[in-house]
Amino acid sequence: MSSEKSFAAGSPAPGPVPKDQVRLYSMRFCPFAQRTRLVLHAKGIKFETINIHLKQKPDWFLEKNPDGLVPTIETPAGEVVNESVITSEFLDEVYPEKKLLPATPFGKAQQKMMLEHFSKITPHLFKISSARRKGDDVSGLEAELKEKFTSLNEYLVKRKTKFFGGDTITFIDYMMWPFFERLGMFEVQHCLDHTPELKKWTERMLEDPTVKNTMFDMDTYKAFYKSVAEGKPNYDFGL
Ligand SMILES: N[C@@H](CCC(=O)N[C@@H](CS)C(=O)NCC(=O)O)C(=O)O
Repeated sequence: MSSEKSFAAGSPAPGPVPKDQVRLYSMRFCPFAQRTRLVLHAKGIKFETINIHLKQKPDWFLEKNPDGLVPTIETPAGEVVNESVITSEFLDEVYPEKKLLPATPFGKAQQKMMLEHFSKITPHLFKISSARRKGDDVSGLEAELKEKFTSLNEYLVKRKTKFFGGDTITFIDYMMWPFFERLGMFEVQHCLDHTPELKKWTERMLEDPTVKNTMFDMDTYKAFYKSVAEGKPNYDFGL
């Protein structure tokens, strides 16, 4: 697709998925969709993106994924897969080049356990930011977040590795990254000040070409998030 502009209700349905590609239904600023984008880029998979206007979803998108969530992927064979972690694992299995998940069952289980633990942290970020917007005292919530970051920090200290799955970036790092990229947007960047290993991990992640390829700058995130807070998400911000 030549334009990154979002498809809204009433827009014509895109044609069939090109034979040699995967199609990603996405939203440019969605952290979950970024997980899938990271995997697509890291593995060098040829793909096209259809961005969806999430407040006015086209019927043809809802027919493909009645949950109406991005990321959703579609293969030329018409297989439709959604949920960020499931799409990412699916792509890692289908495209064997540059495997991101470990080969052993225990290695895979370790990453999934970590991800399960991490999934309890992400709602916290949204909670802090909405409480702050309402003018509530967020110090208690921030203290909880710092504790959660401390447990991630300890994991890195114990493993003595540069990344969560070893000394190179693997699946788990890409699944966690989009939320760290947005700490400034949630105004909780300072919660990393007491977790030096975790902070170093974020610095290493920022050097990764795949991360560089999929990220937006903080001003863009802040402007998009402001539009969300005002109830008028600007999915096409900057286009
Ligand atoms: N659990 C889902 C969450 C995905 C999600 O919440 N995506 C948001 C955009 S960031 C969405 O599609 N929202 C549309 C809606 O809620 O109607 C995943 O991991 O893929």
